[in-house]
Amino acid sequence: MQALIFDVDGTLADTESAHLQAFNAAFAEVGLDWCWDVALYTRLLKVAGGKERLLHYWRMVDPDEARGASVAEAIEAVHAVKTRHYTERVSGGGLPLRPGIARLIGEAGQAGTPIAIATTTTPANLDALLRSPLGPDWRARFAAICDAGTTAVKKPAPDVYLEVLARLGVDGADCLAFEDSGNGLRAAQAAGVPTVITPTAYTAAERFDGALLVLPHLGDPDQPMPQHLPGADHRWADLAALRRWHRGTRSEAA
Ligand code: XBP
Ligand code: MG
Repeated sequence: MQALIFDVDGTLADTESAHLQAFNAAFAEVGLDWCWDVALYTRLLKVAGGKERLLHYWRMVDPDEARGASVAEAIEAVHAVKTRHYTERVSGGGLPLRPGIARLIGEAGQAGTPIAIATTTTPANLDALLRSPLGPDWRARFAAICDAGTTAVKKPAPDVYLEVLARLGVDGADCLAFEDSGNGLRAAQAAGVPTVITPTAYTAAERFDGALLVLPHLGDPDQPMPQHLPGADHRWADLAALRRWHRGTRSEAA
């Protein structure tokens, strides 16, 4: 196993409630009479990318207006307001990392195992979310960071994973991806990357066919998973366990 590749939203942190609140705050600020509830947002999350999600919803509620010439400009403006609200919400440690994430990033650093980010989220969101829990030099801890500014086509297309693999100079089969959603799983699979899924409440009902493992979270000694893990004598996913599970994918492929 040559590298770990992390999704951001829902995987590094359970961020989608903050995104939902930011979307609704932006609608109110710009005077749109839209207000998304959790049930609707859970459905809209099937569309990766906040701007793509806005256009999808606009086409749902007003197909004629959504064909207008100024829609792209309007979406850029609304999404910029949304990003400001989101970054204000999560910066300064406003949102904790999920269990096991900080520990695994530390273990990988000590073991010299490269880690990377493959996300469809807006670049500004990364620093707001990660600066506090991972420190001001958080970017230096990742061998590659690919986001909505890196590739135009979003998940479930493999583009962002393929760009990460190219920058790392490794094959997908030699890496392990961490995702929370069906879109993310399909993107990683299409790039040939075995994937561990840690769903959130927003994605728990999605299908994860072909995932290497589906876990409630990655666990920590002080926040173990409810269940024992295959072949592990403790209830959190550490680098040794990940290597064992990854070797299993290589023997299956052989
Ligand atoms: C999840 C997404 C993002 C976020 C909103 O990204 O699809 O669009 O929902 O962020 P990830 P933006 O690949 O990290 O799971 O509004 O910046 O797109
Ligand atoms: Mg995600």
